[in-house]
Amino acid sequence: MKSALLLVPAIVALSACQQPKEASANHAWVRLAAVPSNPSAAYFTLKGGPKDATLTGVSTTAAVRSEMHESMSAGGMMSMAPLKLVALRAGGEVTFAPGGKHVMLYGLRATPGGTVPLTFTFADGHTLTAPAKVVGAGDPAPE
Ligand SMILES: [Cu+2]
Repeated sequence: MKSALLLVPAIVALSACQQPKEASANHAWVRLAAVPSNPSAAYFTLKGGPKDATLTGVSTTAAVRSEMHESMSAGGMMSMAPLKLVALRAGGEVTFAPGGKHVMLYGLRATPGGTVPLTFTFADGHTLTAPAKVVGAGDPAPE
């Protein structure tokens, strides 16, 4: 297990030299629900690769189910609607953040200070996985 972990920096260094750059997920984090039976929310920034792409879902093995949502306020009321697809332009950026786009994680098993793997699935079948830092319900977003 230890040797497998040591390989990771080498792989990252190699891929950084490749052109064009693949899409990537950065600054991924999860805020746990105040009530454990409620869904938690995941946030991140996606950077586009060399081609336009369409995000079709974000999931984690640590949750039973996940859904992409967009929060909106109308007349002072906050509500949210499911998102089926999110466009990620070549070289562009899409941010999921509190008050906007987010991923609801149902039945999440995680503890503050830990991480959960988030897997991003694109319409062309491409996937990428990034670790998300887990924070408690009242905690600020991680750096
Ligand atoms: Cu939601």
